Amino acid sequence: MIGGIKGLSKEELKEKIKQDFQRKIISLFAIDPKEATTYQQYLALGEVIKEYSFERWLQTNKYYKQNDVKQVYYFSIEFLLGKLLVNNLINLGIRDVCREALSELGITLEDIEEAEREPGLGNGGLGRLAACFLDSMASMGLAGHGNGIRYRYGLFEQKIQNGYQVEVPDNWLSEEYVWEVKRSDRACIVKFGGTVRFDIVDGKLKAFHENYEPVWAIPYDIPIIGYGCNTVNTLRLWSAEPFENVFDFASFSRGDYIKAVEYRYMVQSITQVLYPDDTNEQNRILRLKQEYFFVSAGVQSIIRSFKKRGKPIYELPNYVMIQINDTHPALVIPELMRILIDEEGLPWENAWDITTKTVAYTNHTIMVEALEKWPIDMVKTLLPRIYTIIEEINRRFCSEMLERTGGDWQKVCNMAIIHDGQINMAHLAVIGSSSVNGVSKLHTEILKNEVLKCFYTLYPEKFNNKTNGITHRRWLVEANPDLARLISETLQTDRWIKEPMLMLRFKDFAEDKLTQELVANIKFNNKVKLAKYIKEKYNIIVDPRSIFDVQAKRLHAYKRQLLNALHILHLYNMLKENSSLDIYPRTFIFAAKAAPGYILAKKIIKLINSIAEKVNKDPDVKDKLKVVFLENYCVSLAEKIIPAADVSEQISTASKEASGTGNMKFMMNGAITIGTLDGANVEIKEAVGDENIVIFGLLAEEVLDYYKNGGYSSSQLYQKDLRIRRLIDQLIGNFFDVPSGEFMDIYNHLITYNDEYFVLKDFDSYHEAQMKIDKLYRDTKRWRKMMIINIGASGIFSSDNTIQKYADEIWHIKRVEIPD
Ligand code: 26W
Repeated sequence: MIGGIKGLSKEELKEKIKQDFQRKIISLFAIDPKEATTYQQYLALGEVIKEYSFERWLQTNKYYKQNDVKQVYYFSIEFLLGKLLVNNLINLGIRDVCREALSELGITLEDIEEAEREPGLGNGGLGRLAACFLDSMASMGLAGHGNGIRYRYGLFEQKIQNGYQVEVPDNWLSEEYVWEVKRSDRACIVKFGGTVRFDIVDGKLKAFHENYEPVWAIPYDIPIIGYGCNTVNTLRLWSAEPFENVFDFASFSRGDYIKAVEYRYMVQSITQVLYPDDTNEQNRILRLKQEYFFVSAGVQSIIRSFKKRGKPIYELPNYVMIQINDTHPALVIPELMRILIDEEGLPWENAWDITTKTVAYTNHTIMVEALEKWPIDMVKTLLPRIYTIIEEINRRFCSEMLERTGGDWQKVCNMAIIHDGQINMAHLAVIGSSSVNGVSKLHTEILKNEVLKCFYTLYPEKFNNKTNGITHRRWLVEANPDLARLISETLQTDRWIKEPMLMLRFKDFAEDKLTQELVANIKFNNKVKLAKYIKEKYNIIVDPRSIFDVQAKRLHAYKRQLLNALHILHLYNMLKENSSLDIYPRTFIFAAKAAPGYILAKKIIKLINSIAEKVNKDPDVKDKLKVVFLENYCVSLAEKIIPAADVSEQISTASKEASGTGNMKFMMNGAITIGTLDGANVEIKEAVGDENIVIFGLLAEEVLDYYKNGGYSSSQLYQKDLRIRRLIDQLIGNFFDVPSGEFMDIYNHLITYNDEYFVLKDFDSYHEAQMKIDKLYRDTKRWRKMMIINIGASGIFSSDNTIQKYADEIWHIKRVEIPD
């Protein structure tokens, strides 16, 4: 193995990197280093860098063990890491030396970095948040680790063909993944199906789970390297593997060849694919298997390492905390109960006390269709022992509630875990944990006052807010190095990389002419780079002097890409009517994946591309409007787009976006937000001040009021507002060169079904806001000042701050310094 890099001088390190790198190429591929392809160079460099982190990794684990440090485990069904080579080089503090070393070999580091393939093990915000949290925990010296699934196929790759989204499987493991370490010795067995038998043993009722199908859970560990410290935490991703010797387990498969093959297939399917949907995948048994699989393996491995410490089991909550990222891992509650009762022999009450103290729950959505519910029969068949435990939790909860409410059955039914043939996972999560948090102030208020109101009345002490954050190390230091350098030079220190609140001092330079110019130059250069990318990939020429107006996020009706698209069409209509209309040139950039089965979302993609086609080839608007749809939005593409944005579109229907995190990434890179008072936009407005953000649209309370009391009619708007009527007519007429009826679903959504997300209702207000952007942008000084204030204030939204609050208020853990 390659030795450590501790205590080497810069020159020594450079020589070592050169040597290790060349030797690695020989040992991996048996070729002359000069003949290696860029991808081979990446694999070799990755291996070398990974091994450099091992020293700190071992040291960290040793320190945690010896000092009985309380461990936090972040359970998430998604981790959207992005590329790791750059990130690891930066966090190890060796990127510059490495660049020099390679350049002496005639190799450009950036080319190697570009060659990495990113693991797309997440859909969007929820998975990326988990990755930002891992970076913050490690960089802050907190003992926090990830627990998730090693999907064989990540989120699909999106191609646009003739304007339509086409999905291609993401075979990211076709080449090996450099950053993981397989740990077969730490495998666990997860049990599915079978039956439960109860018996009296030593005077106590005991459960026996029999005739189950066992599945191996094999952990693959990824080191999570902290910035500017010695901490290296662990992300553990589980892969399902069959028992090699089928005679090892239940007799059903003995000698039955077909069954044995079916069994292997069943096992492999568990971690085969990430569900490409971020609303509820209704009643999919495979999804439930995935959820229990990574939860059971994770809890088993936590208990195993806790027991090695030799502490009594009731001390668990003092040394372990499990944070569940939405309800997908909510089965930790019955699983921990099962282990404590069946394996550790604890009585119910003690097991319950330990479990509720150990688990904390984060809610990420109030969208009803995304709130998980599982049919009783499915859970009973797949997880018979877990089902009996959930049933008992529910029985005890309901009888307590009946007593408290003086027999109010209706209320008890509304709050029950099991109701109407289904298991309500959010209720299970709230009842079984010590903390329930939302992800922005507004979202938490909506949880307390609407969605989980009954629970808030019952357990007010459990509810708290933790506004999301993003890691400024990836989204600024890595994605926008020139801006990062400018901040360091301006503040005369780079301490802000460890202490992001120092970024706020950058605001003091908002009026400084030189800083304004430098910020503007950096933005312009980033736009030139993106323009080059767009030219190379799509052969579309965009002018970097135009306003880059960007909406990049998952495609969802509530996120209202449709509002943006219709408004572009409106601008086009205005320009066609009056070619000398004075609008500042704009380039509208979209990037968005739609869930493969989400028909409306896919039609909106087609619509955006149809508008793009119309606009881009019309010489009448050539100098004023451009529309570009960038395919395959992912972390690496975000890192290219966001630093080049002037305007950040955060235009969800108020009350629907729990927080948003893209909004924070854009502001951190100096884009000005046009947005509704939704999610964390509300707090961004507080942070930058009313004059440094452009707000429009209905308020959350108005939206909620319409939902409750009615009073909105989109067809009335269609009748009254000529602009809107024209747009809608263009949708269903022959304005676009598409098959007839192509956009009927969009028409129905907007008119027949009364525009659930108030696109038409907010249209006018959005247009006003866009005109305000136009005016502000022309005022160069003013705009640059706004940019600087946004960049400085974004320090508030570093995930370091968010994680500090989780650590203080939920986990009760302190930072530790890992010695050299
Ligand atoms: C069943 C599949 C599934 C997967 C993910 C259902 C629901 C989800 C999430 C709850 C959806 C999600 O990603 N929510 C987003 O979480 C972000 C991080 O907190 C927030 O910033 C976004 O506003 C929220 O939509």
